[in-house]
Amino acid sequence: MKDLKHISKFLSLVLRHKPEEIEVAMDAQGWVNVDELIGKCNQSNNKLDFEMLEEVVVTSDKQRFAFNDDYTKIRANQGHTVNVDLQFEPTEPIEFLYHGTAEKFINEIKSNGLQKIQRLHVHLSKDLETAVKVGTRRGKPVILKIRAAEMHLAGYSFYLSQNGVWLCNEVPAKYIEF
Ligand code: HQG
Repeated sequence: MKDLKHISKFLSLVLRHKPEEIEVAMDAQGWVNVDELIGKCNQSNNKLDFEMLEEVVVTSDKQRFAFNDDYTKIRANQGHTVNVDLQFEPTEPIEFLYHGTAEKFINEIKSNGLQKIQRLHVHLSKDLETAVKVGTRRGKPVILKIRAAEMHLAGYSFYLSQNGVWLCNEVPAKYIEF
């Protein structure tokens, strides 16, 4: 594979969305065997060795991937559409969290709140800057402020991924400041 960004995108595809792309086995917690991953990538003409894989994991701007303790397995820290259980512990959120979206979705979000769409969770960030980046991916960005502590008090669960992304199952519109 050409460069680290290209490898990172391919790993996101395989480890979050389509392990079947290279027919690699993924366990119920999202882990994939490192040797198998490297072998199957090479078989499918996506050149990869352990050093390249390690570099992607270490240098990933968002720390998207993690090895297990002995570096025999790897998984994505969040963002899956495949049905895995990363065994997140419910975590009390800070007062406000942010979600970056696009202007074209705002009316629907006003009616239905934030939904998971294809992913396993709604993704939120603790800082505005991250939300702006996320929203910019989909068009003219709009930043939504979520009253997370209030939601939590009302009984909604929040989770914090290993790479600092806040996750929840939905955000009803009444907790969103538009
Ligand atoms: C929107 C990236 C209409 C939602 C990012 C979003 C993130 C609704 C889109 C991570 C809606 C789903 C996730 C509703 C939500 N009606 N639209 N009721 N509820 N939406 O990609 O949060 O770089 O699944 O606002 O940085 O954009 O790949 O979610 O615009 O952390 O590592 O539907 O992906 O990380 O889009 O992004 P996504 P997201 P990576």
